[in-house]
Amino acid sequence: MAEKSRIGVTGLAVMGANLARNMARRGFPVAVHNRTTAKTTEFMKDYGDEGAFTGTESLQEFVDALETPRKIVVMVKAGKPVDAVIDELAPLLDRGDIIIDAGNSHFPDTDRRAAYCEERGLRFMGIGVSGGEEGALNGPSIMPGGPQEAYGEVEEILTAIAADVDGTPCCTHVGPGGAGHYVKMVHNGIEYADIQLIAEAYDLLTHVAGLSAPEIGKIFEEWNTGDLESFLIEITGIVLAKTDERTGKPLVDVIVDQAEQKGTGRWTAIDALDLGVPLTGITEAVFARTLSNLRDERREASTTLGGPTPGSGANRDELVEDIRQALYASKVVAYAQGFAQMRAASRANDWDLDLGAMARIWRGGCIIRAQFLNRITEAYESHPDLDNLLMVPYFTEAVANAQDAWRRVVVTATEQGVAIPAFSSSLSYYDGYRRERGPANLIQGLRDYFGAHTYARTDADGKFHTRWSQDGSEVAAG
Ligand code: NBP
Repeated sequence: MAEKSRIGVTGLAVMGANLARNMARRGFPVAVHNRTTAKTTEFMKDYGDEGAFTGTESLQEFVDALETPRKIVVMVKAGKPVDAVIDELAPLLDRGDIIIDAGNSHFPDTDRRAAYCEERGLRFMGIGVSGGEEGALNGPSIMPGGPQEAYGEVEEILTAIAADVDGTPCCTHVGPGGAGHYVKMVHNGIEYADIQLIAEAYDLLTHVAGLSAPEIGKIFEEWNTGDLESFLIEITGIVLAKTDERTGKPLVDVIVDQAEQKGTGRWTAIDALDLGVPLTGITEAVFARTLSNLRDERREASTTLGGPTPGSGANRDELVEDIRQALYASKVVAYAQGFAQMRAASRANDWDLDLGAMARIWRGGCIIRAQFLNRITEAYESHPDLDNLLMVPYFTEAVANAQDAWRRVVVTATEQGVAIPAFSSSLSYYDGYRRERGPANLIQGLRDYFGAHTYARTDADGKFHTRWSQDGSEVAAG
C-alpha cells in the first residue's frame, strides 16, 4: 500500500497549488485534489516531481490517501464553495479529522463552520494566509485560528512553510474560532490604508511637487532605506519606474484610475463600526476606492465643480521631506487603529490575542511586511495592556517629530485642492485622541433637546434631562 500523505490540499488554483508545492518541497508528503480533475492532472504533470505528491481524482480517493487524523487544507474560492467542500468532505471523514480553510473567509463564516464541524465530531481551523501566490510558494505569513490542540497537530507543517524572519517563523496560533481569519481581515484592512497613503503621497508629489512617475519612483526607492522601509514602499518604487512598452510612457500614467477591491477592507471597516472602534484610515481607504469608481461622475464634475488647480509653488525638497514624514505619521495612526480594533475584537470574543505576536508574524511573507513592525512587537511586549500604540514612547515621539510636517502637508493639499482623505483623517484622529475634552458635550445637548436622550454632567453622577420645550428645568433621568 502506498505511503499515506501527512496532509491534503483540495483546490489547486494558484494559491492551493503553491501551498501544496511549498509543503512538498519541505519534505511533507501531500495528497492533492481539485473539483475539476484536469487541474489535478496538470498539477501532477507540472510539479509532480517537486516532492512526494499523491494526485487524486475523487474526494474519497483523496481522503483515503491521508494519514489519520486527517489534515485537509481547503483552498477554494471564499464563500459558498467552502461550504460546498465541507458538506462533501464531512461524511467521508472520521471523528477528530481536521478541516483547514486557508482561503480569505469572513470570520463569522469561520465561526459558523467550526460549529458545524464540531457537531459532526470534526475539528475546524480557519487560517489566514498572506503573501499572494509568491508567498504561498516561498513562505507566506500564516495566521492560524481554531482549537489550540488542532494547531499543535499542524504546527510543524505550517511553521515550516511560513516565511522566516531572523529564525522566527511568521506563523503562530492566533486564537480560537474565527480569530485567524479576523486577524487576516485586519491585516488586509491595514494594507488598504497603507496603499491609500502611498497613493496620496504619489498624488501630492505629482500634482503639487510637479514630479514625474520615474522621479517619484526614485524618491520611494530612497524612502525604502529609512523608517518607511517595507514591501509596499519598495514595490511602489518599482511600479513607478516601469515604462509602458506600447507607448513609452510611465506605465502608471496609462493605467485607469479605478481601484478594485475584494471585500476584506470593507469587512474591516464594518466590523470597526460594529465594535465602536474609530478606524478612520482603513475606512477612508475603502471609500477612496469607491470614489475612484465613480469615473463617469468624476469626469462630469471635473468640468462643473470649482476649486483650486494644484500646481507647484512650494519648495520642492522641503515638500518631499514633509510628505515622507506625513506618510510615516499617518501610517503609524493606521496601524494604531488596526491594532486597537484587534484588541477590541479580542475582548469582545474572548480570543486573548497576543498583539505583539501578530506584528511579529507580519514581519515577513505578507503584503504589509515592514521594518517598523518590530517596534509594534516591542511595544506590546513591554506594555501588554496597551490601549493605543500612539501611547508608547517610540510612537509618541515619532508622531510628535513628524507632526509639523504632517500639518503642513494637510494644509498644502487642502489649499491646492488635492484630496488626501487618509492623511487628513489620520491627523484629525490624532488631534481628537489627544484632546481631554472634545465637542461631544454639544452633541449630547442636541440629542437631549430633540430626543430626550439625556446627558451626563461633569460635576455630578447619573444621567440628566433638560425640559427644553417646557420650563427649561433639569431633571435626573431614571
Ligand atoms: P480561487 O479563489 O480562484 O478559487 C478557485 C478554486 O476554487 C478552484 O480550485 C475551483 O475548482 C475551486 N472551487 C470553486 Br470556484 N467552487 C468550488 C466548489 N463548489 N467545490 C469545490 N471547489 C470549488 O483560487 P485562488 O486564487 O487560488 O484563491 C484561493 C483562496 O485563497 C481564496 O479564498 C482567496 O481569496 C485566497 N487568497 C488568494 C490570494 C491570491 O493572491 N490569489 C491571496 C491570499 C488569499 P475548479 O478548478 O474545479 O473550478
